[in-house]
Amino acid sequence: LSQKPCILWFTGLSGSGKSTIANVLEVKLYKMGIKTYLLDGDNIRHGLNRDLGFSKKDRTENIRRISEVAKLFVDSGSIVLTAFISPFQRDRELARKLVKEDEFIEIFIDTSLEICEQRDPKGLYKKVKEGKIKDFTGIDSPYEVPINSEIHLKTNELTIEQASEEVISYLKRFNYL
Ligand code: GGZ
Repeated sequence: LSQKPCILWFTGLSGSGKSTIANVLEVKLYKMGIKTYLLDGDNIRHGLNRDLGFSKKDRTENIRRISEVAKLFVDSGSIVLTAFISPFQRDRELARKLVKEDEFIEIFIDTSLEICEQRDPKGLYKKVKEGKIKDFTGIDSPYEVPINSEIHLKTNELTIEQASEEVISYLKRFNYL
């Protein structure tokens, strides 16, 4: 069994489904015997990056550190999944440039703000409306829509299962798996 290490860089709004799809995908890869590592808010923003907030400067530093860590896991031979909003095109470009051209696969989880607000899995959009959170992505902090994603998943047309299968197909088609 062979695998080619890479970074699967998920980007999208809060509540878009990045973490959910990344988690389902990681289980599928694990069952195929693939060595993976998932970086998300739970293991990064509560640890390594707990000194960072949500200003533009802090988000940029958040993504910079995450991309450096992802690179280390690629060096160790893993398929790395990262699930962060990563709202700025420039920060995503810098992450991309850290590794070889074919080692960075950007996956745009394209879920409209309306749907994210309706889902509101953590009640954050409600808190934003109540004025309890500011600088929230998509509301009063920008989300720069990806222009060069390798994979574009429109979640209103796809189930979680289909979305994760699309990524598996891509990885097979381009010989990562
Ligand atoms: C955006 C915020 C904010 C603000 C807290 N803006 O749905 P979640 O909860 O689990 O995902 C969001 C997460 C975003 O962290 P990231 O590290 O992915 O962001 S970035 O890439 O922009 O650095 C949300 C929660 O943290 N959260 N405050 N103001 N999301």
